[in-house]
Amino acid sequence: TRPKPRVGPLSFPDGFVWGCATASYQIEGAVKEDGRGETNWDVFSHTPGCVANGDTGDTACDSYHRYGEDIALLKQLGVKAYRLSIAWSRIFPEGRGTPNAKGVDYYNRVIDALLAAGITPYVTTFHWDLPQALPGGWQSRDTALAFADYAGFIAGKLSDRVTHFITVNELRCFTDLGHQDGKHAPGLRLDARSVNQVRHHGVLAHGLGVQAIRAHARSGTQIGIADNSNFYVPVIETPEHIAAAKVAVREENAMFLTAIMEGRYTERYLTSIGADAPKIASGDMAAIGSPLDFVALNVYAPNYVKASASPAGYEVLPHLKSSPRMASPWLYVGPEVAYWAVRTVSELWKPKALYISENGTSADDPVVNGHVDDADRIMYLRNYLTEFQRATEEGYPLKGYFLWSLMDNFEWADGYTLRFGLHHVDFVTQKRTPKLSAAWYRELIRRNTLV
Ligand code: GBH
Repeated sequence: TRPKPRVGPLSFPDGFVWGCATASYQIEGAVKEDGRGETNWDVFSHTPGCVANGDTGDTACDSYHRYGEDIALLKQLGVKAYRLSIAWSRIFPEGRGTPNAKGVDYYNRVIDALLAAGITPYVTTFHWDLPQALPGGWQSRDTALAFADYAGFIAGKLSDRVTHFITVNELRCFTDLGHQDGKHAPGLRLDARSVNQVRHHGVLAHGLGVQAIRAHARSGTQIGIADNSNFYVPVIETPEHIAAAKVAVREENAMFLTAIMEGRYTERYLTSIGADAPKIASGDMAAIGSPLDFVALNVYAPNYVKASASPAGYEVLPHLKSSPRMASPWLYVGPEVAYWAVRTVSELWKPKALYISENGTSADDPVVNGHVDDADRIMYLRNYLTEFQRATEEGYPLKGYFLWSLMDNFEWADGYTLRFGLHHVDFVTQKRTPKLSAAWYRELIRRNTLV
């Protein structure tokens, strides 16, 4: 089937959920307040040499105290939804054991304020800030069990008001980047077998988390995952390359999203890791494959793929020096990945609903006369959203889009050197200033049509 020619305005479906996203450690600050326990990112960011400039999340955007101001910004934008994450260590300072009422109170206040502003909260239960007290961290199977207990507990507390829960954010980042590449907390470079075990605990935590949230939440609660799978664009839109892109999505994410959607590891993955396979307890794969109400995708950089005569059937093309990028070295620009991420995931696994849980870009964002005129961010967003619109027009079940991010924040190993916000944050005064892209996004939401 040939794509329809694009004529007329690029409108989104009625009721499309426009939102913004953030994460606890990147915005909250107040790391020692109201009984919050220490996390792996507190330790990592305070270890010299781990984060650019020695930056930490100690203060970040101070959203722990300024959430009211942040919600006012969301209201100004006209968003219908806000994706936030809960800091596990505010709820269970030791990761497990006795819950901390003050931590629960904080999120109750945030959620009540969002609802009062007419904004639907989408709650992520884990966006990388892991309680440091859990022995062995993600190397330990017990961490997956502790996560499920915590997720079930918080669902029980919030699901009278929260209708959408996301278990974990980006499996590949908190497993591989932290335990294989040493670039994120806890900064380890483990052997292949240990990394595969960490990956298994990651998907297991997700699966047990789904079951625990389901058991403690009101019926009808929607549960999903936010994953940054590697997504593939067929280099030419012909049947052979499209087929290659689908195989690539399935095999390159075999240890993460594919395991979750299919409840098993692919033969090719198991063969490729051989003796380095993780220990898998009976019942694990069924838990990992627990049915989801939606799948959410974080979509940024593209990968281009072509069909090949190799045993895999596809070949991933390398990024080149001439490939366009935004301010982050990894953020190659390829708007078509937006369409192909939605299409390949839809065709492979037929999820009931899809969301884009993150999309956005870093940019230089110079402040000139008190303004940030970020035409490059608007260019990036317009082009990616044109491709998401195509996916909705062709009938793929894309229900909403969360822009990363509401405001500049702690960009992990890059500290405060890279800005992703629709709002500029002065990290000395904490003043938030809308960039030009905020006005652009507000107009898009108002018209439900790309302008
Ligand atoms: C998301 O990750 C995160 O969910 C969010 O918290 C973050 O702020 C946002 O994107 C912007 O980065 O160091 O060269 O190995 C996006 C996917 C994958 C991007 C890992 C950074 C590290 C590249 N991330 N990648 S490198």
